Amino acid sequence: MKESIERIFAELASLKAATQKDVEEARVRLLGKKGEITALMEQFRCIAPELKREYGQKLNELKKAATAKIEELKEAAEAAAEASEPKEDLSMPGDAFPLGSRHPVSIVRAQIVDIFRKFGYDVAEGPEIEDDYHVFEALNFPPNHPAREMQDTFFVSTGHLNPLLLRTHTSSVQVRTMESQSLPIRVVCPGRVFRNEAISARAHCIFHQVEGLYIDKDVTFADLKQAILLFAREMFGADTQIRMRPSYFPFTEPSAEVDVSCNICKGKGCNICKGTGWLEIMGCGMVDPNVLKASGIDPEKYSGFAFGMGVERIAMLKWQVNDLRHYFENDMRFLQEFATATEV
Ligand code: 2U9
Repeated sequence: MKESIERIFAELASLKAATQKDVEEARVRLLGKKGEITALMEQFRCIAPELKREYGQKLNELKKAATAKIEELKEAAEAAAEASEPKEDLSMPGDAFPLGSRHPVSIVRAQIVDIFRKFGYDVAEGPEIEDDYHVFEALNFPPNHPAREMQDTFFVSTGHLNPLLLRTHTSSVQVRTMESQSLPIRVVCPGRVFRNEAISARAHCIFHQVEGLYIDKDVTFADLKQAILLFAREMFGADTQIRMRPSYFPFTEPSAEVDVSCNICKGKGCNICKGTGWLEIMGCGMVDPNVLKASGIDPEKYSGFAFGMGVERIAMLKWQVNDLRHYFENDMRFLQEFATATEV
């Protein structure tokens, strides 16, 4: 046993292992279950009691030395393996972040607002949760108007004089502008609106509007018509024609619906304009004197016009999208079609 211990000590002093595999082989050969040192430990059990102390000490030293040597060789082999691994090429370009793109409704809303900004309009926004006064009362809605019913409007609180509700149009923002700003007023109000409607290809319970209001001395229907014509030509092309059809809204009198000439068939009639040559884009009218009065403006001194349009509708006409629901489903295949749309 003595010779074996000394031989292994000598072997340890000169033990070399270049790779991690060599180190593992040396470990198994010396310290593994059937290793040389393990075998000496087994033999130790059978030696004479008077030799146990001397050999026990020597064997323990041998095992400690072997374990330390293996550990030292292992670290050296790991460092060598790491050093020989191919280095990262720091000049390689990084991973590209997948960039999102603007939603078609955002693109069209920005375009509408930018056109009116160019005409000198300010931009105003207001709360989506509104009160009955700013959505209906101040806008000349009679008490029994259907829009004030639960079937048409989402109510947040009821049971009192001025219930809270989700605004059904952004006209409430114009009312707040009239209350807080001095005249003249020239403002466009983009925003999200809510109506209690069944969802279909042509209607949704949430959509976006841009409404406008201009109040000053001597504002006439001719001014309204010119503003709408200039807007339509900026939006749909310089050769666009408009026509107005009489309509009714509680907040304007007289009121009109506005059509633009179909830019697909140039007015000849196609399936987009259903053979009429015209596409409806918005409603408008002269602000009803009751609406001016409700916000403290004297209708004898001032007059104004207002208009309102659905952003999704304008976007549908621009891009010939035939189902409103595409705008709300966030299907990447649909959205990616607009990824490069810088111009509508
Ligand atoms: C004030 C006074 C008058 C805003 C107007 C319309 C006509 C209109 C619809 C178009 C399609 C809503 O999105 S839509 O369903 N809007 O037809 N809106 S005049 O009139 C106002 C607003 C505020 C103080």
